[in-house]
Amino acid sequence: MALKIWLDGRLVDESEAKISVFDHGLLYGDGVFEGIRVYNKKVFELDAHIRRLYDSARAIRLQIPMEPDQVKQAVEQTVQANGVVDGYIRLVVTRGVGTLGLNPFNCSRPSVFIIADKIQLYPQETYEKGMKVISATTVRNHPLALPPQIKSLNYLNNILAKIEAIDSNVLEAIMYNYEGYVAEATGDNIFIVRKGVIYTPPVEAGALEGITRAVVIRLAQKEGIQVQEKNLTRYDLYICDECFLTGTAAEVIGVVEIDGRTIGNGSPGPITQLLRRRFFEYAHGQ
Ligand code: PXG
Repeated sequence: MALKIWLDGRLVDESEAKISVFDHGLLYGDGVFEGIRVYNKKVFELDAHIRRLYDSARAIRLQIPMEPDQVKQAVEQTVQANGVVDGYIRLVVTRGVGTLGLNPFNCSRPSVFIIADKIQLYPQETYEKGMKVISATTVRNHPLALPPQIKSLNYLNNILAKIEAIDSNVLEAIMYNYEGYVAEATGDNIFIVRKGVIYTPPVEAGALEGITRAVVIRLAQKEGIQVQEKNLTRYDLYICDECFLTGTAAEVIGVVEIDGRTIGNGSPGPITQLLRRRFFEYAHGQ
């Protein structure tokens, strides 16, 4: 069935949902976006996603031509119009149509569109058995170049690392910052467990402030597990007891091999499994 796409104020058929070739979102990757889950018809952590969208927009001096509440309503409306029960929303704000030059202030009006669809998950067996990852040679964007907290339409930094993963026959790559500390994966935040304590890089290490990350930290603390934000090195990853990634697409997924080193006993560890279960329960409102 053809999707209904929310585009600049109205729902249109998928075939009519078109953006100009002069849109700076396309010409320069000038824009921001959010990827959001729907569980049981309920939009997951919508307020947090809307807040991050507006923060990203503010950071690149993009004025979203709607109030946050209007964007929320549009998201809900798109979910309902497509009868989404469990799915995935892509909410995008582009700089809009402009001239062939970088100047964003020549663009007339930002475009807002919302897609509500199914999501392509990692193969189910990856969740049961855990995934293998590699360290990318591509360094995460320098915070003074393009702050990694901005969820912008320019994902080339992450895509270059993703290509390294695919070339190495694994699904994900770990990215390090310009100082050599662990930042995140290409579309997920990273956590390790060592002697019963959970560690994750601080956002300043060059990570997106993940919404799944925040939920998982809260769930872990509720279980009485200590969580520390700390700079991590490649060595810390190699010797950890458990490793897992979090993200809207991935949810919580165990990592069982990094650069050919087996993590733990080669299966997702007990804390990873517990948090994966707790996340599922939380997301499904249990
Ligand atoms: N880091 C980066 C660079 C991301 O893009 C995350 C961390 C996790 O953040 P959230 O808020 O989702 O927990 C992301 C999010 C996709 C896709 O299509 C990617 C993300 C989200 C949804 C879909 O690959 N990345």
